[in-house]
Amino acid sequence: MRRYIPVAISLSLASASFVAFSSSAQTTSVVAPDMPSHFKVEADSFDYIRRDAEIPMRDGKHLHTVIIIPKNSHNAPILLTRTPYNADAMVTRRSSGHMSSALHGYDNMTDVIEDGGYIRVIQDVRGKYGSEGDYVMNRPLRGPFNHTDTDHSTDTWDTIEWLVHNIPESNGKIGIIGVSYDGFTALEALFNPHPALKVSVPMNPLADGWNGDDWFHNGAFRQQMLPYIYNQDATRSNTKKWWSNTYDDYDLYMNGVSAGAVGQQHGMDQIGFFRQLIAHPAFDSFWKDMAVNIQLEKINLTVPTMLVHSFWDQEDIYGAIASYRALEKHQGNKDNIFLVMGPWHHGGESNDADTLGAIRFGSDTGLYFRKRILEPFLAHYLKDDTTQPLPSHITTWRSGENIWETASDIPPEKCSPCNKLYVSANNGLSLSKKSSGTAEYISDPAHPAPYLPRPNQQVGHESGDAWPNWLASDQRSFSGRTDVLTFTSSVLDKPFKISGQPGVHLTASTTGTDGDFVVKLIDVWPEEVPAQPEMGGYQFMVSCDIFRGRYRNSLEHPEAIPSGKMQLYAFNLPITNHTFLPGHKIMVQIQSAWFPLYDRNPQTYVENIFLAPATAYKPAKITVDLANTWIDLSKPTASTPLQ
Ligand code: PG9
Repeated sequence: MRRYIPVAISLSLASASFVAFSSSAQTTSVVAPDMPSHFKVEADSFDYIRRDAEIPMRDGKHLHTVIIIPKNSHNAPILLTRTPYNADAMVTRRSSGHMSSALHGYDNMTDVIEDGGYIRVIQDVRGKYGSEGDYVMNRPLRGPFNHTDTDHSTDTWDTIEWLVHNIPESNGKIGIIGVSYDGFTALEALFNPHPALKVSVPMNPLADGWNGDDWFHNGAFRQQMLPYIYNQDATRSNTKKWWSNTYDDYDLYMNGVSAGAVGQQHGMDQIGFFRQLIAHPAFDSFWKDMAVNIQLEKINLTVPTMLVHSFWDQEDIYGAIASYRALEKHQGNKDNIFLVMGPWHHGGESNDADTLGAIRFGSDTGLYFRKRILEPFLAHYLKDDTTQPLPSHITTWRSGENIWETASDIPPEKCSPCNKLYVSANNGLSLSKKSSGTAEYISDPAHPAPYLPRPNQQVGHESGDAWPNWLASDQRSFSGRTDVLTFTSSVLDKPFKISGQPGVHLTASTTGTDGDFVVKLIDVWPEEVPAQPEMGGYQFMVSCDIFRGRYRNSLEHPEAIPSGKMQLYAFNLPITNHTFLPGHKIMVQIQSAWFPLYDRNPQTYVENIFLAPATAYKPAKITVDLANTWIDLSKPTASTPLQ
């Protein structure tokens, strides 16, 4: 409320209204502003000091950086995060004089990071929020698609150079850590790293946006990422927000026809990254150059790196494993690579994680990761603290049995020899023998199978539990659909263990000239589960993915599918480490849509599916050749259960 200071007024009540009216022209009011030109926070009682820095980069641009230093610290290591998600907001989510409360909510790893005495540094990447320069989504490293002198690796180098000279409380050792996009920037720090960078912890990083992370999976476009692109790319500080006139995203994307059209209806042609998507639907040099894992194959890893992978990562299920495989190719890198695989959704490891949707683990797997794996790793390299042993190079959760294991490596991308899981006649599934015959369904783009029961919420962090947990959601309602083929084994009488990436070998024909194939490997729980009745008959996806048929012969050069001719669709599913327990069954489901997360395939070959006209969307009959369809499963590697 404003306060007026009257200069000279003495009025009788009777004349008040007249005088008040006429005095406005004659008296002068001074309006004192409430706000000081600079407000100083009384932070004497705080247990930390906040400094904001505009750190200069080699091209003269400044990156906004928030530095939170535990009070009275000296010789403290620094943990850096580089983010497009607003550094200021991350440290003010919860206003508090206690560092661990103030930072809680950003990464929720306060039990390790803030309580561990680290200096916390969070920086806005170039072009976002407080940082100068231009923003480019997943900015490529300098090269054919980035002709400037800067990229995330140089920005990290310049930041670290500044930090080591300007934070007297530090011991000069820096680690970089972050989830998802912030995991991508942690990966980019590995190229020509600054000598003070002692560790990197990319958690659920995006590495390859075309093959299996945020933008596409095997060429099928994840159109529910359009709002993310809109919000991040339309304005520097996300002030323009995506809008939708429907409650159910299923309706939004059906009404819009194609993903490209939905974007255009939202004015997204103005956004550079959207234009790049439309121009590069296939895995061409644009995506290859941007794929961090492909670039990582070239480096000699000098920085100890802990990659963190979530088995049920609904956003970036590809990046950590692809990066591990790329780094591992250099024998000399092995000592520096650590991989942790846990039973989490995207970023679940930084929270309480004793459940994933309906699935219970019997212990807090997030806490285990943070305290038993991450904490000793950081302490070893950043504090020279060797009181706790370094974690094993590979630590993995084994779902089903719900135990932690260590291993010396992960199974190769292609198994040899393999266990084979054959689909068979009468909806059966066999571990020993091939069947003959065919199975059919009609895939109708006018009624695409949803990935979650409708209504489908917009995806993102505000959309409740459905999105983060969807890969662990019950598949029962889909096994009843006529456009989903379901193959089920008999009840297992002994445990069946699998590890590695299941290799799909699907032979099918379509009456169309293009089509998508979704394959899901499912653990079917016993019909009754007394300890948790709602799990009776639950169909739990262990590994699953989608493949766009036009890329069956080449990911870069799509080809129409010859109508009515059997074709091989060979692709890998995401890595798993699972035991199907006695009393459970194994199930495989095959379908042709996961809508609206993935854009619809019109099933008529068109040059660019982003712009497919409504007339191209036609029903097709899909026929699966049972004799030539199976899933290759790696034999489990030798692993040691952890106590
Ligand atoms: N999955 C999000 C993302 C990462 C990288 C690029 C675009 C989006 C994220 O959670 O940051």
